[in-house]
This record gives sequence, structure tokens and C-alpha cells, in this order.
Amino acid sequence: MKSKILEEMNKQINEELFSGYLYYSMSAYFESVGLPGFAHWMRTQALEEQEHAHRFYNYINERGGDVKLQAIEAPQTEWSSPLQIFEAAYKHEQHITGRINKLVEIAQEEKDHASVNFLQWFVAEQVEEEASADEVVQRLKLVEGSKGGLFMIDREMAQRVYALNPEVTF
Ligand code: OFO
Repeated sequence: MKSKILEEMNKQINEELFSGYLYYSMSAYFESVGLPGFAHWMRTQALEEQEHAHRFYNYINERGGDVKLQAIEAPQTEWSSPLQIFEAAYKHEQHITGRINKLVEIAQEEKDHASVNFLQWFVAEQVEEEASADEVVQRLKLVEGSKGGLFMIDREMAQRVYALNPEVTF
């Protein structure tokens, strides 16, 4: 692998692990305000982010590059409402989409077709990541001010199931 794409993929491992750390922090906040379903949803999301980081880890190793882990930034720990949290999660996913697009552009510039191909999974995944955060934003807006509505969504959020994608080997 050329050094620029290798450096940016190593940075992406950090970005994905930070995403997981942020969602884990959001989960802790939901626990602290008595919304266990939202907390569970966020912990599931944190596990998915670990899987995303691991996809890059595996890919770099397969290509003969060296994985170099960097310090993970401390995440925010306080928010003012569930809506504010999901708006922040949506904004964060837009940032990650920007990162993935940048990686694709670098791989294209370097004519690294294998990396362009590898990154397509993430291009599609980011559409889902943004959509799922935005869907919760819209639902929370609909029930704003209604505790009953919030608890109803909390119960639904508790149903999320994490299934490790079989194509990712740990
Ligand atoms: Fe890894 O997709 Fe969210 O951040």
C-alpha cells in the first residue's frame, strides 16, 4: 500500500474506535437518566463501530501494511436531551461519511483499485448509518414534550440486536 492511503486508513481505525467510544459514552448517559432501551441501542452501535475499525485492521494487514494505533480522544459525557444526543450522533455520522469519501478519493488518486473496492462496503454502510440516526431524530421530534412517547420509543430501542457480520473475522 502507498503511504498516504495507509496513513489515512490507520487514522480511520482511530475514527471508528472514537465513534464507538462516543456511543458508549452516550449509552452511559442514557443509563444515568433512566432510559435503558436507548442505552442498549447505543451500546449495540458502539459494538458495530468496533467491527468497522476491525475491518480496516484486517484489510491493512492483508495488504501487508502496518497497523499503528493512536490515542483515542475523550468523548463528550453530558447532553441536555435524547434529541440533542441523536442530533449529535447524526452529525457525527455525516463527519464519518466525509472521511470515507476522502479515503475513496485518495485510493482513486493512487489508482489503488483494491482499496476503492474495499471502501465500497463503507460507502453503502454510511447511507444506513446516517439514515438510522436521522430516523431516531425525527421520531424524537414527533414526541417532544411527551414522556409517554419517549418511554414508548425507549422500549422499542431495547429490541435492537447485534449480530456480528460473518464476513468479519476477529
Ligand atoms: Fe463506522 O459508522 Fe458509524 O461512525
